Amino acid sequence: MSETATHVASGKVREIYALDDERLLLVTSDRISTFDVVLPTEIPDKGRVLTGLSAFWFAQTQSIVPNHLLALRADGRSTECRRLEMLPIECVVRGYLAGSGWKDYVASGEVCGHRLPAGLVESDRLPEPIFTPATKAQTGHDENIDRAAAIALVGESRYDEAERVTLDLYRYISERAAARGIILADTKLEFGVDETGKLVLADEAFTPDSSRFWPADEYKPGGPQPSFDKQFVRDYCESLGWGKTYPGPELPAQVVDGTRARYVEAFERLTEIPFDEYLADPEIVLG
Ligand code: PZK
Repeated sequence: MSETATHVASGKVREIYALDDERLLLVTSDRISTFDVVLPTEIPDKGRVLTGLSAFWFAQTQSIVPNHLLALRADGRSTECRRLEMLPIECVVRGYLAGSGWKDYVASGEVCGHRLPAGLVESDRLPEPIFTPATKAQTGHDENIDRAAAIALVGESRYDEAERVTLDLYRYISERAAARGIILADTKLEFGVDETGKLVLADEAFTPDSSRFWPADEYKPGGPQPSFDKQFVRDYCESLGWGKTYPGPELPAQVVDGTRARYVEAFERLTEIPFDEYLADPEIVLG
């Protein structure tokens, strides 16, 4: 890093540093997690794929909502961004029934207060995308909440704005992804508010770490779908009979190489930019 940066927060696979009062540096590592455990083996360039893809979508969606991105660093994994007042909810949108949405539907017929048709099966496409906010758990899992609980946290007008923007973004990106053979089953967005009170898209957006990407040509509702990026890792871990608790297993070279290739393929399919060109000049994704 060229400037003095103070570490302010760690995620499972990312770090945040403060550059000054107005700017943060978000650094995405090559670490990978599966079944909620970070593995000891890294996937080379995974952090660059996620950083580049997120920046690409920030640039493509500027006319829908402003975002926090200021610059991409030459390392391809570091984003300089505006420091915002973050909303205390995760803004999740689901177009398909998977993960906690499927679990909640099986238990109650509802997801975050949205009553869904009877008889849906796991991974079914929903009649229309639904906004399903969640709390931000400091440890453990985010908890799905309904409209009233989310309004208690952010206020009604901000809730309505975040819901509308989240659904608009999902409709736009899921259509672009579908045209490239990738189903965006669901995605989690984080918003902040700037010094003028404007809603701003932050964090990472529309990456395989913040979304479920499914290969469209293998889509078969009625069970869980293969993950576009992590399926080799999951299959390998299942083959070991690992108990899915810390520590996770080392990955063999063929699993690492196959997984890296899937991340790069997702980047290239969605951006239509050769990944080599991104490595040579990351800001190429900003158009
Ligand atoms: C912010 N996080 C999540 C935690 C990570 C990411 N633009 C912003 N302004 C203020 N705060 C944040 C952001 C962004 N993005 C995001 N926490 C704070 C998080 C840990 C590691 F990489």
